Amino acid sequence: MTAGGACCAPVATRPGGARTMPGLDDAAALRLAASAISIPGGRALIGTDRPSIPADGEGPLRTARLAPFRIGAGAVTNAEFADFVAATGHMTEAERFGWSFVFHAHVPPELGPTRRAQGAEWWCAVEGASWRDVAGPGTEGAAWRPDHPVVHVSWHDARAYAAWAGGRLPTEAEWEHAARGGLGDVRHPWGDALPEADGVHPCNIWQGEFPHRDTGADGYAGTAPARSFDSNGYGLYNVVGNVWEWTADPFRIGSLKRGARERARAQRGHRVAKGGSFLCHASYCDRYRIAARIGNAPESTLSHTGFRVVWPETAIVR
Ligand SMILES: [Cu+2]
Repeated sequence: MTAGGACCAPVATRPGGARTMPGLDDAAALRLAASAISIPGGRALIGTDRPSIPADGEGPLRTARLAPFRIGAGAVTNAEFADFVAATGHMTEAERFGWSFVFHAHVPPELGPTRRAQGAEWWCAVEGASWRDVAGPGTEGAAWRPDHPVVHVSWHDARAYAAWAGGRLPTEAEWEHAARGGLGDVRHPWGDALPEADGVHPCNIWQGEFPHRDTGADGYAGTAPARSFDSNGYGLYNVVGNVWEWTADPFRIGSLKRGARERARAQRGHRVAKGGSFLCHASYCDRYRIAARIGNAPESTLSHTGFRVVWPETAIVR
């Protein structure tokens, strides 16, 4: 068990696997797609010329042309994921491997000592932690909230849900385009203003001294409901902060520098996650920005990583 990706992501390599299963019937999948947000296609911006963490491959600012698409207004919730599991019997990778990473402050003391991620010791490998038992065995009643984003889901789990729902995971370009909400080259979904300027909390991130105490001044010291805080210009909630969101894309860094090449080699096969989480803070991990990104192993699972789904615009018959 090694640590990579700074604050937010210990990298756990374990043998993964994908499986296929029957999807929702067409009418149910259409209803889900119809409830998602319609995003205009055309010229989209990706990345930034003002990277805060250049080593992550945030820059440069570039453009792509995208077809119109639909994207979930929020991350997939526990209630939605429960429907998927009830319909398919899907067993998540955290359940199959028997453990997942839980942020140390959320591990019930009665569980006793746990293994820690090297270099990111605030991540505890908790046996029995899963999307249901969010903080460890027996914590479903105390810690599971139907309207919060599902967590402890691997990239494989996220992809399986998206396929069942008749959609797929967003590309990094689609995610950023939707995250910008029509504002163009901005740092955050609400613009360039820093969170907590004038005591304003536009998203769910860390306040206090990381990793010891999150004061919860923004209202939450863990996850917040998937649809909370103000939405962006397109109507997406919690684009940054709250939980990292898996994308479809392989993690690559567009740089010829030796450090970048070495990192790309070490993270070969990893997938891009976007948006940062409730653990991000300017003093340690300033990744609650649109251009911020990390790569993580597709079988890895953590208590701060979820996903949202996209559907083709053409799925909706008007
Ligand atoms: Cu972070």
